[in-house]
Amino acid sequence: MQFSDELISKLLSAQNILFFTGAGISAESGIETFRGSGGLWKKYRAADLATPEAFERNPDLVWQWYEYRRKMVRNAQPNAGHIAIAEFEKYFQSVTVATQNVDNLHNRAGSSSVLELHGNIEKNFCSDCGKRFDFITFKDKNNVPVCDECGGFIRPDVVWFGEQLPYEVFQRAGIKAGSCDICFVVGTSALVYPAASIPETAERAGAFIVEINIDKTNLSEIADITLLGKSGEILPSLLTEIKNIKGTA
Ligand code: BJW
Ligand code: ZN
Repeated sequence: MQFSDELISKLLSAQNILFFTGAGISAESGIETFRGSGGLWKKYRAADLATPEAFERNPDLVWQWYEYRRKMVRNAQPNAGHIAIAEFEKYFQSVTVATQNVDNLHNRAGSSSVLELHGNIEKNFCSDCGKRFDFITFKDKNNVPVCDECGGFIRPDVVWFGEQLPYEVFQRAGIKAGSCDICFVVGTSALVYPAASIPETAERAGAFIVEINIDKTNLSEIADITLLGKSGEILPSLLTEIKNIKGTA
């Protein structure tokens, strides 16, 4: 793949890189995206599964859905896109990943600075007292797990519609957006706020915005460059270009 001279020269001078990622980066690992044909929100209603009200109404159904998604995530492997992002760390002073994904794949690929804006599907907490229950498997699928401290229902540590993003994580992503030289926006429809404001912050602060997506999105208008194609192909090819310019680290 050929990259523009402008992008190459930005990559040469850049020190601080921010990746803002969404479900599309994990599509090539076999994880379903949310919107678009075949997306999760085409088959299931978000209001029945991804709101605090849905959990209150029918915690059992919400648990079944998250157990199904956990299985999908555990059977998946990070793809060439996740791995290329982790390798960027060898070539730049600071590389941060602000992800909307809950699938843990950036961590598993080896990225060392991952800000999980919408939580992590492998983690849970008590909906009453907040006690954490991370990385556990629930064997009894017909019962919603309860807290051993207070008896409250345990819920997945993900951000549902109408809920606030983890304050400190969102703050740190905003700071990185305000100080990055290049912001790569990868595999997201950039429709869900406040997360989608992160690349907007980067743009306002003068960062060079590079979008990588199989389709154009709302964000394409403010992007300096949109690279159309699969992130699992474009990112490794960009990394090869960086290795050629900067030498093997
Ligand atoms: C590829 C590819 C390949 C495919 N290579 N690319 C302003 C206006 C209207 C509404 C709102 C507003 N501000 C806030 C809201 C409400 C709402 C919202 O944004 N709604 C919009 C949908 C309209 N936001 C919220 O409710 C948020 N909270 C909030 O605002 O709180 C405020 C508050 C204040 C005071 C008190 C209390 C609250 C929270 C949003 C939480 C979103 N949660 C979910 C579920 C997480 C848990 C779970 O996984 O189960 O997060 S929804 C879902 O969408 C998930 C995702 O992280 C998120 C973003 O989706 P993403 O990643 O962009 O995926 P897709 O599928 O949309 O796009 C995939 C892209 O990949 C596509 O572009 C493809 O082309 C591309 N692609 N294959 C490259 N191989
Ligand atoms: Zn509790």
